Amino acid sequence: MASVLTSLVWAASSVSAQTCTLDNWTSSVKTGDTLLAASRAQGNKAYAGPCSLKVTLNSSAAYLVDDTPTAETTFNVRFYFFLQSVGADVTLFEALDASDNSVMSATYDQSANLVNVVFEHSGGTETVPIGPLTTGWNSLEIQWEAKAAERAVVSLGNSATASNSAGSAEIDTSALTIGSVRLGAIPSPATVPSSGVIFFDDYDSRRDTVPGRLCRGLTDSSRSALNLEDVQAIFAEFATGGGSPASGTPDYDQNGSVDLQDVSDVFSRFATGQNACSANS
Ligand SMILES: [Ca+2]
Ligand SMILES: [Ca+2]
Repeated sequence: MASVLTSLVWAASSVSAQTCTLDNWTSSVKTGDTLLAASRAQGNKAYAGPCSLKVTLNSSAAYLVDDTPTAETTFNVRFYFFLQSVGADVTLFEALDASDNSVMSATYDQSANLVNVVFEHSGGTETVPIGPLTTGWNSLEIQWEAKAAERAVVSLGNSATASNSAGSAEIDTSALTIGSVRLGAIPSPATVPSSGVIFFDDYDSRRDTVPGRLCRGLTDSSRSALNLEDVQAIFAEFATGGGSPASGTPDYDQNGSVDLQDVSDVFSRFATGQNACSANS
């Protein structure tokens, strides 16, 4: 079977047309326009490519469903998210079995400024907190396997990593499989907040390999290091007010806007020889 389960970016049909779509997802649960695929030029914050998903919080469920997973016993997932004026806990992600019972979930804890990842196992649930969150784009990655002595690995950005059972027993997930996932504002275990916005981008799930992080500042995925073309592409997006959007991940400092600071940051990485993607993820 293919390694990549689903790479659900909110792709534009072409960069110039900037028609962003959610059509790659199986289905959705929403009220009104609470799930909106749009580009940076159209007002979304987008981390990878011009498009992203905007989830508007209004106390009602608003999430996408991916039914691509089928009785998966290994599952690695990563997505980027940007919390804007979210004043209460919200469940961002959930993986479920074929009967829609939860296998794992990830919930933003507003007061503690972290994410609680909850894993089901034969003896109940185990919560793995990971943080602190930054004020810009965050990326959450979970590596999970169905096995009798499982240590799931959770990471936030490239700086924070945690796992279940650090210092205690591993968990028994051997009876579990994953049949679908949800991404957005999910009504359990947290209730959906009444206000705020969450942007999501570059959801990637795989069976065998681990998605890892995208190369910050890289505007041409055929390269593995930053160069002056990235500086030019990021400047062009800024100078045209978004009319000529950069491809790739131009928001080097991950603060939610593509501007002169990103131009300066990428130039600095290039000029100081720190331009390899391995040093900029
Ligand atoms: Ca995108
Ligand atoms: Ca930026």
